[in-house]
Amino acid sequence: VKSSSKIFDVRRVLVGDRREIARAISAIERQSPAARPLLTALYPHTGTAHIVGITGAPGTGKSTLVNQIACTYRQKLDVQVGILAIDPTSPFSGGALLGDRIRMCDLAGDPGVFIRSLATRGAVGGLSRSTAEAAQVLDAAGFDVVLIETVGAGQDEVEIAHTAHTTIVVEAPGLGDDIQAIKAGIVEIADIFVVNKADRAGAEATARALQFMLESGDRLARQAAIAAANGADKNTVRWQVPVCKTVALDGTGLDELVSQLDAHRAYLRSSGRLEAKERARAQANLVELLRQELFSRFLLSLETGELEDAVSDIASRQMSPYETLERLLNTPKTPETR
Ligand SMILES: Nc1nc2c(ncn2[C@@H]2O[C@H](COP(=O)(O)OP(=O)(O)OP(=O)(O)O)[C@@H](O)[C@H]2O)c(=O)[nH]1
Ligand SMILES: [Mg+2]
Repeated sequence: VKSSSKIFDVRRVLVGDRREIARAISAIERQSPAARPLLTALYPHTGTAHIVGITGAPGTGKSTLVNQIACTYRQKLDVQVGILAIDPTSPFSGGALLGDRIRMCDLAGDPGVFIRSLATRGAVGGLSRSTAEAAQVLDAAGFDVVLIETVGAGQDEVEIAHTAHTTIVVEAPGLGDDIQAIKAGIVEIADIFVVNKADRAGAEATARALQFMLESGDRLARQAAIAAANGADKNTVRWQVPVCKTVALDGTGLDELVSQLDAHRAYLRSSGRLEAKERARAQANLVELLRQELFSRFLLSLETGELEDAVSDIASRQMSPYETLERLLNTPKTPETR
């Protein structure tokens, strides 16, 4: 009885059945093996959604902005929008924030919008995998745009840049020294900068500081190196990272931001960068799956206590870590032994 509840109805996901989508994403969040056959069945139906990452320091207005982007798409272009809020701490606060505090338009009652928060539970590498897989579900379910909000606190924002086609980095004035608040790594991942809270003093200065950074030779050189490493032709047209000013509270600047999003997507297609990104992502994903799968298969192949014994040998200095490694790898294993 219990196992039957794990079987997913592929057809229902494909037609956008919200309950089935929610169940699927829950299984993905738990990294349950039950999600694998579903993801396999959905995979041929993916590849049409525009995946957009929104990152930035806490409190810069990412959630408010995500809601406004969704409203703008819903009101003016009638596209279906999926929203994933990645919450490093709690599985609920992201969703609560999106649902309760912010009401620009009726996203909650809109069948063309799906909102979900994902808890990361501190798992390294878990974020990118669960997020990418949840985005795949929404993609297959017919959502044209998938917005992924992550708090810019460490590795997550770089991971999100690998999952997303377009990465929006949100800044706000008054977060300390303008330029110091802009972390080095984040400049490289931005396809679009947003200076939100443009109603506040200092927004213009923040925008100018960003513009200055974007125009500095240092960044352009690094960008060119990254592009070259990704196999981009020297003559490939470069994307000019725009700096958009917004007031997410009232929607000011949102039309411009959304048209920049669409422009970036068109650029990715016409320049061939989309294909390159998809390939890079497929490679990173496959390597990560192999790493996890080989490791867990190896652990399963060990005798009970074998790992603990090896640890004791190293800790008591009876064997070096490398000798122990060789011993573990070379002991003949049969798949049946646990
Ligand atoms: N003045 C002003 N306040 C804003 C604007 N956008 C958002 N805020 C406010 O800024 C606060 C933080 O907004 P959120 O959207 O929760 O910011 P966030 O980046 O998602 O925050 P975390 O998810 O906690 O990192 C809220 O009180 C918003 O109402 C804006 O354009 N102007
Ligand atoms: Mg938020």
